[in-house]
Amino acid sequence: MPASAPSAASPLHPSPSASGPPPRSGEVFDAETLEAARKTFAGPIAFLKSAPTLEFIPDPSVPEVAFAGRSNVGKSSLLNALTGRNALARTSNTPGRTQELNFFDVGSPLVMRLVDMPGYGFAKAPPAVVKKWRFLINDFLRGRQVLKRALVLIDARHGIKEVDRDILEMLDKAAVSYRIVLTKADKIKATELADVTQATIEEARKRAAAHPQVLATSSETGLGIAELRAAVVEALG
Ligand SMILES: Nc1nc2c(ncn2[C@@H]2O[C@H](COP(=O)(O)OP(=O)(O)O)[C@@H](O)[C@H]2O)c(=O)[nH]1
Ligand SMILES: [Mg+2]
Repeated sequence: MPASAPSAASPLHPSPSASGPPPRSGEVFDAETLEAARKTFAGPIAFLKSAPTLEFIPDPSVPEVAFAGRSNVGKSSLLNALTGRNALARTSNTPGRTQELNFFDVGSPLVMRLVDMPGYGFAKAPPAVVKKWRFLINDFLRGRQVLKRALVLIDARHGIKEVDRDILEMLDKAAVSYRIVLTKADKIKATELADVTQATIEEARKRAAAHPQVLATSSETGLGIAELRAAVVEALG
């Protein structure tokens, strides 16, 4: 924690986990599944390419799992935590700049590709950028046979917002199976996390292509990261 952060020990500002139950990631996976997933991500992982349009996407030779979320939701941080690489996906404080699909090869021999989808909901994005995003994402989702699942990242402090429903609807319509993953779980109290997880599960259950379980994660504390790896491997089928 940076020195400038509010003191976690202050009695006026107790740290979120200082009292009450510990935060929970949600779904429980068995030890064998978690270990297999850990191994999958312990091997080589490398950036393959960036695709500004569909012409540049790689041949659909291996299963893919895509990551989507509004700008600043913590997508780059989560990809780094998931893969145990500090700078695999560039974490950035200038959201909305990356308007490309980024592909990462996992394993040697190759077992899957992770697809980092461009962030959405950047307040200052010009309409032309938003339009380009919608076309790119829609075309990708509708045409990608090897895409096994999308993970839609939602800030645990806010839950699902209107800005997120656009992508959820695109996924439902394209019949791409997806799972909702809460990010930055360390920023709220365990009881608040339990509430937002429950509310998110309730919305997920009403959606056609959504997985009924929601995972709560923190790139900061590592909460839910092992489970997220298991959820990615599970999606490969
Ligand atoms: N406390 C906390 N901060 C996080 C977490 N994940 C990301 N952040 C911060 O949120 C900001 C945006 O993160 P980034 O990964 O670049 O988001 P992206 O725009 O979705 O790729 C950065 O300042 C990160 O340090 C987390 O799990 N906990
Ligand atoms: Mg990013």
